[in-house]
Amino acid sequence: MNIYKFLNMKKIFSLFALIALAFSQVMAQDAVAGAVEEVSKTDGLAKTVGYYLLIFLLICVFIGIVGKILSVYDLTKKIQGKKEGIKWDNINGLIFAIILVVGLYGAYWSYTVQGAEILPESASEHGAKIDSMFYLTLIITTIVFVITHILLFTFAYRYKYNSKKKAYYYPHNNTLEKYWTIAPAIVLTVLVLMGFFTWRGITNISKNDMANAIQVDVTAHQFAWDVRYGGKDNVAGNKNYKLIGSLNGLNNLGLDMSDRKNYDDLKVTEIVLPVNKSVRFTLGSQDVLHSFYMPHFRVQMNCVPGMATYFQFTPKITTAEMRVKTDDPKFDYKLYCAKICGGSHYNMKFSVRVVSQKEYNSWLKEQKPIVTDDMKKEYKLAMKDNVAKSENKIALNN
Ligand SMILES: [Cu+2]
Repeated sequence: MNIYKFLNMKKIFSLFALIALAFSQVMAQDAVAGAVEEVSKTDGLAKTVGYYLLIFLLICVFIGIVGKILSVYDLTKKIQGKKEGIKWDNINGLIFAIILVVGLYGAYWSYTVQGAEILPESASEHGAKIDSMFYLTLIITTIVFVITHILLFTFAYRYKYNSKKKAYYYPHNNTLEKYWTIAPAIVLTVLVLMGFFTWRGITNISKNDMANAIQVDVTAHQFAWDVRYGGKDNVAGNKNYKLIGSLNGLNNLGLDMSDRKNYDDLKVTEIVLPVNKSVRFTLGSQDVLHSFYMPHFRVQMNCVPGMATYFQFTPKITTAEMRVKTDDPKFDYKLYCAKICGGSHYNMKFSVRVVSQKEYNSWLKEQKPIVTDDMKKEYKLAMKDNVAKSENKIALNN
């Protein structure tokens, strides 16, 4: 039996040697890469994924070896005829106590260090409501998290196995069951109702307010956003998925050229919005699910193939003001895709700028129509072709 255990240790040592070899390889490679790129870093190994993986494996092997050494020690004690070797129950109990303290400190660290990196003040009117819901949920779950974990680990430590103590048989308590069923049910009901009314408050918009908002039509596809503004009539013209790629490949959005409302629509390469003016985004997708996500405005909505979704909101802080607030002269609002939609999902970014009404007006004047002259030519040709075809049909029928 003991011999087998030693054999296992041999295996572990050879694994350890293997990992050490791989580790030195990574270090050597990094040294070469560093020399080629002439990196002036002198603090040694660049921290790659491989580096952390190897460190993790080394720690695992180290723990394994310590465990083996302890079990050998344990066995020799038993061979010598001593009844009790290592008191594992006490060690386990102690580990529980240590994990409680270290874990709670980790939670505190995460709240203070990572918590400080949270998004800045919301830049939209409805954003404050979303934030208050977020903070309320965070406060409640933090309180529950701390209390339950203190109880869990303290009990594991306090009531570890002891040969002198007999466990008390305590299978059921109706009063306790009532408390821990009813209390969370009330809290969750409040949170869910609050979410429901907040969401209704954000999305229930009168027809009048809908029509008065600036209309922006967004089409998502792998892996970019196509954005057009409604133009003079403030209405984005019709699209039809059957027309995607028509007009000799020029019609990549599938614009319905027979709809006159399309002709004044503007194609833009960045979203520019006037501050304190309501904007209504109509969202769609040409392929898979995407998600229209503008974190600073607390805006997120899925883009679904085959149906239109909407999000209307009012930005209230200009880009320039936000640069002062965040003390970051390079700060920019961004539109992201928040649905992992394929290989280049991370590339789906789009610039967003909030400006004064005056700046917005002058920017809008410079934007080009989405229907280009080439598209108009192709459309005329196609129409002529259609007329000729239908005339032929009539001639054949007669
Ligand atoms: Cu996407």
